[in-house]
Amino acid sequence: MALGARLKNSDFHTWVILGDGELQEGQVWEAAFVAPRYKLNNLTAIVDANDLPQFGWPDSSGHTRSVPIDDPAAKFRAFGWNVIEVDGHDHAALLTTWKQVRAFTDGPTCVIAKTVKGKGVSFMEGNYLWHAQVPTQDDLDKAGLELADPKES
Ligand SMILES: Cc1ncc(C[n+]2csc(CCOP(=O)(O)OP(=O)(O)O)c2C)c(N)n1
Ligand SMILES: [Mg+2]
Repeated sequence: MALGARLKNSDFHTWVILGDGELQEGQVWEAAFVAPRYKLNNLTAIVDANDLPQFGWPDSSGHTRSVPIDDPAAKFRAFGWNVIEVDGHDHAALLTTWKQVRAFTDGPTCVIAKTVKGKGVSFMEGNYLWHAQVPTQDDLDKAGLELADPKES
């Protein structure tokens, strides 16, 4: 998309949201390799870095829910990306980050947003099952209460 925009002289910006488990897919790294080569400053990747994969490669003990990728920031830097690391739950910090992204014109930027899966809902936090699990009405009611008043949780 970003390369196409460049070729067509179009000025839209391409934003890509990536799961950290998704970074185990090889095609991500083909794109990551080529974007700095073309200095695609119209491309921003945002990694939802929650240290949890939907499913993933087993570690040496056979556990498939281990951290999906070590130090994604270093890897994107090594591929030539501008990298910004930020607390993915801090709205003010994110707004500052988007400004930094637009101000950087030398190439693509990767934002590593550190997050907690299910943040703010006690029975969802850190539990990979909520990637795809359908909440019951009871779950929704409880989650809504906790999100409405975090002190109650
Ligand atoms: C081969 C393949 N490509 C793309 C998808 C779409 N997809 C579903 S989940 C996911 C990644 C989500 O990130 P991850 O960190 O694994 O899970 P999360 O932390 O969001 O639960 C992607 C790319 C898919 N299921 N399979
Ligand atoms: Mg994840």
